[in-house]
Amino acid sequence: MKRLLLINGPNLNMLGKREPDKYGHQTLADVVQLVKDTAWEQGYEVETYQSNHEGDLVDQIQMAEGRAAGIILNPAAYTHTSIAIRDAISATTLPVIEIHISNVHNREDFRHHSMLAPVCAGQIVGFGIDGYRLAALGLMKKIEKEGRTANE
Ligand code: CA2
Repeated sequence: MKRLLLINGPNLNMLGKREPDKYGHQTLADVVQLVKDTAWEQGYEVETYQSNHEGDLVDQIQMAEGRAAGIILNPAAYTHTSIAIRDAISATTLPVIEIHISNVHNREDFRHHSMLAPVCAGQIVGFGIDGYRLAALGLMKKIEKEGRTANE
């Protein structure tokens, strides 16, 4: 079975527990279930990972090749700062979709720029948690179109 890797960055473990005005009431477990359900509909499985640490996110991207056919990544605040994550995305042959729950473009100026978008296959912003479903659908379509096989 083909596999997607879902990676969530810093503070996203707090989803649904704080700041519901910005990020909604749904939890990270809800996000994981949504992506798993979306993937299953198309015959894919999902491996999931969350970390608050930049290097751990780099490690996961580096180790994804052979394990997954593509990556859904919410890099959270590292979106706006991380050359290390950008380099890891650049170096992988896997398609990476950047996703943001909030509309980063109608928030503070520092959130308007993504260090990662230029090296990602696509970007989804501002659709709340539903954005993860859109990201999964777009990623699987791309994987099929490119004839990617993946997996152990
Ligand atoms: O909108 C997004 O998905 C973001 O990636 C979320 C990041 C933010 O730094 C990006 O600019 C946009 C922040 C994630 C923090 O998540 C929390 C969730 C609940 C409570 C507190 C933080």
